Amino acid sequence: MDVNKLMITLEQKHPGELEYLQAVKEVLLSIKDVYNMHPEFEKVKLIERLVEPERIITFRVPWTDDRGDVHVNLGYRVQFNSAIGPYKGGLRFHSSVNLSILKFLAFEQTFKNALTTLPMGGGKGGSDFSIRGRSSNEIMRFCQSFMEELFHYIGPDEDVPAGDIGVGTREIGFLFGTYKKLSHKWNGVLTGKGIEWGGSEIRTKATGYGALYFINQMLQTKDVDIAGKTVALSGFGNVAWGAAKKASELGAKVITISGPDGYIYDPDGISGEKIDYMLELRASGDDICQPYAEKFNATFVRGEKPWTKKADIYLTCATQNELNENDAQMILKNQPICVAEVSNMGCTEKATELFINEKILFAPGKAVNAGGVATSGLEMSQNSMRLHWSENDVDEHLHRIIHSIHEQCVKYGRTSDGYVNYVKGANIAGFMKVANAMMAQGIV
Ligand code: 2IT
Repeated sequence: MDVNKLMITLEQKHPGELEYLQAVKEVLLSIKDVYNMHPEFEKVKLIERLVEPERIITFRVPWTDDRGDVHVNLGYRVQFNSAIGPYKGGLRFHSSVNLSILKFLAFEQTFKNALTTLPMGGGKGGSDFSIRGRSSNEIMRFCQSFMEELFHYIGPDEDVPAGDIGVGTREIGFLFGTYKKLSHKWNGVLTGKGIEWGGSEIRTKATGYGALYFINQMLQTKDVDIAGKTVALSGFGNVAWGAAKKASELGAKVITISGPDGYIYDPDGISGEKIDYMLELRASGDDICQPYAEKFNATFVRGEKPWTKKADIYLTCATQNELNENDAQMILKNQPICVAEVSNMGCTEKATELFINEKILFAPGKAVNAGGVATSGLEMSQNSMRLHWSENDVDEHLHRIIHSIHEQCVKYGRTSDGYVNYVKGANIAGFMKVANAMMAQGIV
């Protein structure tokens, strides 16, 4: 495999799709040695097939606001890879959404889902619609219009969307209601449903909880106890909330959260009702974190990211490329114990390179945040079985899955000097599973 040549071809085919190209390059660099040991892969152009989505659906989403004005948004579903199961991955509603971002997310999802041990392919979708400042009725009408088109392409054995940025239980409810009305079927076509209507216990917390279980395992490889450690994290949405909740439950002290407006520094620690307040901030739809500072007498730093603060553990919990080379240099000066992406591709290519070159404990989103989609997979199982598992049952599965993901990373990522390159480990483990499935299924 010639990574440079492959990347030049891809850049020509998909000019300007920076996030997608970044995600592909990272995986190619990780897997090239393993790939080259398998001439049978090269013979059937496995990698050329794997880097292209199987299918992309784009559609218009017209809807009417509360004043009667008509808006037209763009809707997408990227069905990336179905080698090991039906397409599975979230829907993102955010003004920044474009095809490059959804292709990167769907590509990442393919490997992440392979790591979960569950039979799920990779997909992602969404819209450039923003819920910011929209009434619940407007959001409902948007979701109805979005699903009127999407419902042709999804199904419990075909493609099972879930939430992502801007899509939570409320939006999944509106989407599910419309799917049900159009299809005349009640089935597990979406995950992240409410507990009373087919949702799984733990799902809302699973991404953050799973991330902390994973980080705990990373720390254990160094005999470090998470209790008493300080955590700087970004974001204040569902993922940041779950991470903060579990971190403080494990005895760590979360000292920052952040939003598009800036970050909050709370040296007393963000725990208890302060964590629940994050849900209120999110529900307000204003997409700012500043009110936290006024309510709890903490510091608000406008326009900055939390990475300047000294902490033991740094977690990206907001969005892609939110931690760059400069941030990484600053963080490294503080000699952190661990840096982990909880958001998908939270670090830029250069930042990731710096952390790995310094041989610090560092892990990529597709391993760290896989607990979210894994619990979606458990929701699919429960829906198919027409059963509802207890919180304990789901948490046990989640623990087992995270343990297995960590083991796979160590198995494929351990280098000759003993350092575990989790990026390489996650990419190779995910790739090998998908590649073997694609080999078995012929050139399709
Ligand atoms: O990035 C992700 O893994 C998600 N947004 C969750 C996807 C899912 O299908 O639960």
